[in-house]
Amino acid sequence: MLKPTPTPTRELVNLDGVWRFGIDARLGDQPWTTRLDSPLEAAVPASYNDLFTDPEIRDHVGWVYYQREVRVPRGWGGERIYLRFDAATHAARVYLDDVFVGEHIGGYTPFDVDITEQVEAGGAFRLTVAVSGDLTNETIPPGKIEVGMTGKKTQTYFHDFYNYAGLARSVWLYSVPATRIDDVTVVTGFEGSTGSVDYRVELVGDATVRVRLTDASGAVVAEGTGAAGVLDIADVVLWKPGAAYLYDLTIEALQGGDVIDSYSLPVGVRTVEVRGHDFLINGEPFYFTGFGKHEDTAVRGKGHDNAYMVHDFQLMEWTGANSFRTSHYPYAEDVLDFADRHGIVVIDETAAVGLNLGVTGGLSGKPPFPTFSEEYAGAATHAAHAQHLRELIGRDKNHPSVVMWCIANEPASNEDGAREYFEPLVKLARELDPTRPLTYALVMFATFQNDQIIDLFDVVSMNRYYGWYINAGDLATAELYLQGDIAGWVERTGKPIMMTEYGADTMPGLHSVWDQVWTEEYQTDFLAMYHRVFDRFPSFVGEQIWNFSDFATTNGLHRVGGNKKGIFTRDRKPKSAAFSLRNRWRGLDGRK
Ligand code: BDP
Repeated sequence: MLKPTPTPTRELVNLDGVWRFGIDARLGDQPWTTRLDSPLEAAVPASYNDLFTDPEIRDHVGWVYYQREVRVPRGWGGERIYLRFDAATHAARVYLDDVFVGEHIGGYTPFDVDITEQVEAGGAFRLTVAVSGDLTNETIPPGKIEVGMTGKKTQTYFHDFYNYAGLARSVWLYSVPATRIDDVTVVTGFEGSTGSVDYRVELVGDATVRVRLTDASGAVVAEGTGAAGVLDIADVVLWKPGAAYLYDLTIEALQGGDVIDSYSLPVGVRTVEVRGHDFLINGEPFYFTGFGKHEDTAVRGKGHDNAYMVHDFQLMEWTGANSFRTSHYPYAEDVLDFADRHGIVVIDETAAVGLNLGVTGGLSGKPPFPTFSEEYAGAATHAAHAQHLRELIGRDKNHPSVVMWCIANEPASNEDGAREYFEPLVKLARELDPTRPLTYALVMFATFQNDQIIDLFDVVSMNRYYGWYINAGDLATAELYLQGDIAGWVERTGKPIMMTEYGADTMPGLHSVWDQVWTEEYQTDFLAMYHRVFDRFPSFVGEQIWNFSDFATTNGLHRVGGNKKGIFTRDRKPKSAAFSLRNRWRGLDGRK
């Protein structure tokens, strides 16, 4: 699915702004596709939850409605006309005036609705979008809705971030020609100083294809014809971590010599490969430094915000981070575009978080009933997970910054049923993208002795909390556990190993001369201990701290105003650990 972009043959109207808003419980009997009878308005893009002061809206279970008027540009006669939602979390039903025109399930991937037959160039319509944030045993991520003693529905889930919902990314109206470029896939490589761009174009309708590759100065470096082929680039400039370089691939669809559609795609030439215990980018060992992140800010929740995006990348660069993981869901496409342009490496994660009932058993990791069962992650969850993978890889396959797919966070890979659940998904992911390595983030109680699926994957990604959930305040014992744990994985797998989560909740301003949990010094010492251990293992390929910044969670006794494991506060102020991290990652302590 191509990201809508204005080109000589395509136009784009942004529908962000302030929309009428209502929740189902408030709308009474009115057929809600008519003009919403609600005093509320909501910002798009933004999660709706924190916009209002009303607790009934914040924790609403069920449908909410967004509505606005839309005018179709008068020059669009004869074009195909689409609505594009960059995301609707977690499900959406779309109505034009009173007519249902499309729906989508899955909260972090885009979808298009073809409205050509319902609208006219120059005409206007009422657009109503019903959005549901509900999570069940049929969704990714999974969750459970229960009716409590008060008769009120409540949503529970087994992941540690607030279940923000709504239209958190942009909405667009766009036009494309009837005969058009439908999709493009590029795979890049190089041999000596010659780069290659292997391209495949899919069309709707009949046309011939012409392609042209230009460098950053706009000079044409290669040209070709045909819907598939390989373009060679002499003296190629590679896309490298920390040194992005992008070519532009322009694809044209022609009929009788006329250009009837045109689309441009930025292309970074680079390779990714796992060889032995190394993770190679452009044939050179790469060591990940950085963070697990969240899309999370005050008031807008998971709403995409360009100012925060720019600032977050600045702060990552300031710490010396070269990478991040899109924990625990695909991020807005603008974030990947930005990473492409700035040479930041991305581990692209699905929304499959919480496939683990062991977390309810505390540190014992004992699930109340099997995770991989019909009551929880059964056939419907599996189908949703597969569909989500198709949509994620379809959206992100051409981003040079994306070097690995993480197909789940902390699944119960130690439980029976895990292999049956994951084997087909790994097969699917490899069919969809044979070029990128696969991983999943390992939960603490999936050990090198009991994990059942690691052989299916390329990289061992560990989430570990020795010194926090285990041996809190005792870093000496924690160090021994961590050392033994990594050594066990090295021995069992021989694969590249990285830490995708390690961190300690930290209250800014809390200090101590002793190893006191929650203090700024403890966070610094905790990280230093982990780094000491990592440096002892040659097969270690990376460290991504949990978390870049503090973030919102559900109400809970062990969360004081959210998860405080950020190196930065929620408003992006550094805690002490940020400075020692900067020393390590920028090589200021003598380590490369
Ligand atoms: C890990 C989860 C992450 C949590 C973190 C924590 O992957 O989402 O926020 O623990 O407890 O298990 O801070």
